[in-house]
Amino acid sequence: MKFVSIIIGSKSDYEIANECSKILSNFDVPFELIISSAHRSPERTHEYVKDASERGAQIFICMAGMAAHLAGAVAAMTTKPVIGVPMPGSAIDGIDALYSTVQMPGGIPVATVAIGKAGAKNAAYLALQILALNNESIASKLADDRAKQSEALIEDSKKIEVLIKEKA
Ligand code: RP5
Repeated sequence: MKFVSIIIGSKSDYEIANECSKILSNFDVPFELIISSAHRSPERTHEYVKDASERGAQIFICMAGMAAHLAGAVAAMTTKPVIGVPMPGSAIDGIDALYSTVQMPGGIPVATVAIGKAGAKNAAYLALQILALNNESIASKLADDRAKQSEALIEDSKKIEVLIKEKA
């Protein structure tokens, strides 16, 4: 079965990771989520990526904080797309994780999204956009979602907007 794999570095990443899994659930895209660390459980990470790839993982979403090597370590083990989400919460609020995740050497890419909650959401959307290249149903749901976002913004604006309607 084809699915998206989400790997988080620690249980402390779970709340933010949930922002990603909620979106995949809403789009009815199967996913797995496990805790595994590049530093604390390197063998487990290696074995999981190999096994998940064989079982049908299409995209890996890796979320880790501090000196975050999870996404890079996973990218080193697979040619499937890897999306990295730098997690906040460190003494420098995720800047360390951002740099650790985004600065990959040429040839081993990690598609790095924003730090924290927005990144977790965008990791899900980016995964959906990749899957949508070969899946009309996901593509159509993404188009609907975009339209809903625009409608919601207009409704929000109507509640607070101030416009000068006077003609010049
Ligand atoms: C990283 O270190 C984890 O991904 C987490 O974001 C950060 C802190 O981990 P804990 O000390 O909270 O387990 O490996």
